[in-house]
Amino acid sequence: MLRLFQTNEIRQVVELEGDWDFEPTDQDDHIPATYHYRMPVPGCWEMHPKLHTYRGKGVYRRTIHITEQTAVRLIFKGVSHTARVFFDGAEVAQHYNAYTPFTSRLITDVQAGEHEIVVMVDNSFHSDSKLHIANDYYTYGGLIRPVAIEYMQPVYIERLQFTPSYENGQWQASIAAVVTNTSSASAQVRLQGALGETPIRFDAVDIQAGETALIQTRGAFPDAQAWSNGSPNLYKLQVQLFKDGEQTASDDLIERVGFRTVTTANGRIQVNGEDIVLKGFNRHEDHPMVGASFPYQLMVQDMELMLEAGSNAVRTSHYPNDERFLDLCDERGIYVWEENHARGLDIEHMRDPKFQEQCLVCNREMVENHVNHPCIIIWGILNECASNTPEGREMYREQLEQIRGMDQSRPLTYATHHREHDICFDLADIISFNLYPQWYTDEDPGELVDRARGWAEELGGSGKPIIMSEFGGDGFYGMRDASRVRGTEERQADIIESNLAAYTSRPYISGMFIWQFCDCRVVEDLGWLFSRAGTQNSKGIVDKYRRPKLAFEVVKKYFEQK
Ligand code: ADA
Repeated sequence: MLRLFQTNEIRQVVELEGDWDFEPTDQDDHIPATYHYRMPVPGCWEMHPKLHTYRGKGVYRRTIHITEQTAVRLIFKGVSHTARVFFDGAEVAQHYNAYTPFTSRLITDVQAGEHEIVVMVDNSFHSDSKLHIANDYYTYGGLIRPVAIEYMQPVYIERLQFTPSYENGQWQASIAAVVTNTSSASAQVRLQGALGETPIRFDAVDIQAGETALIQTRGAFPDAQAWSNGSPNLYKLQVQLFKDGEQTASDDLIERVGFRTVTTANGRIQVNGEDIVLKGFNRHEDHPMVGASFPYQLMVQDMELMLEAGSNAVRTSHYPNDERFLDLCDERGIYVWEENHARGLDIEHMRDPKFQEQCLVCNREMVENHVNHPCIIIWGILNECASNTPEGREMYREQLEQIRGMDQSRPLTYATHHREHDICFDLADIISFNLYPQWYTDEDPGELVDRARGWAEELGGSGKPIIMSEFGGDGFYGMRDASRVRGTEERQADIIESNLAAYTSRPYISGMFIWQFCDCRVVEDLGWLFSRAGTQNSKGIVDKYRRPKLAFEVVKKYFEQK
């Protein structure tokens, strides 16, 4: 399942799920002669009994049958973490980063018959990989999110961007379509759209051979019902493409959208003009039975547990999430802070030009692919990176400007642990603190957050909303003891209680995200992670199998409070 709704009615899209051939290899540019494994796609190779801890290169292969001459394109929703894609031996795509989707180039003149798709995958940590490094979460290997083949026309709709606004007492939207003409002649393109039952008109345009055009329109939707946490109203936005005066559409694209505004004013965050308080979890896409490759059922299970705990928000720490999970958040009315992929990187690491380059690509792919989800109300970047140095500040500035250039309809933030040494508060719309009072320090959560507010006020963040983006402590599932020592479920519950009591009683706090929803696997070979008993981050409110710990009921008590 690629998405929770059908994305095309005209263009044919076929998911390539099921077993692919697989072979681990230690060579670059190597297409194996024989494959010894069958590997489910989507899936992580760590789920195979012989590959539990395999880190390195692996080659996937499968054949497909094409019934008549056509053009095709391959879609990969996530390959962890580096991919080179070959169609009948010709390279058609390269991609770095597990957590953003990509497509191959258009492959034309594909004849009827059998064709071979090969994907070389690498999840090793090497000097060119600046975002995937040994870290406090696990970088799995493989085709971890769905793969599909699209049967394409030479002129096609690349993507849609829907931006709602509320003006003069009614809902409006600007709708942009990116259309590509890969043919060798100029094409006259007419788009026809509909939002639910309401038609949407675009001007006809000529697109030169080999060019891409941005076709934009604006419309009023007086009958639209707003999307919000309480009423997550969604609309089907369909755009069809008619070429050179033809009466039959040759291509289409469907998005599912919602009408809502997100603003920040008076030190608070508003959705549709009303102040909100985000109560939720940081969530890693990680599960012992599937690694990072979630089937829909397990996404729903996580969602139900988060709702059961009374939450209304989730932070996709520390990377863009599977689109089906975002679809689910759209449907359930869960507010999402989606963030780019970068966790805890210091200035020495960031200084390598590849770092900024890889972040900029990740930001672009995240926004282009996820911009239509009404659930996403905040974009985040660079968790706990060098926002305390002038050199780091330049990279924060460039990345935030890049995202603002693509989407002005959402506030931006980053989570910092630099306290009064942070020098980037002026760059963001929301100030977000990762502080771990009662766990990494003995500080009182209430006193600390009052001090944090002072840092924001004095250091460029005056009048901006404040979110406590991470707090929590270890709780080993089943370790219960009347002494309430560190690591017991009791102590974890105490820590969560004192933090939530402080944040829910301070009206200037606009959000709180517990670290973390579930325990997650971490990379083994890091000196500083020796404190991660069981090679996992155990600060989950549920354990890795989603069994609630004592803290679950504490969370529920505070999150359900009005
Ligand atoms: C950090 C970080 C998280 C996690 C957490 C912890 O603040 O952002 O990814 O590592 O601390 O458990 O210490």
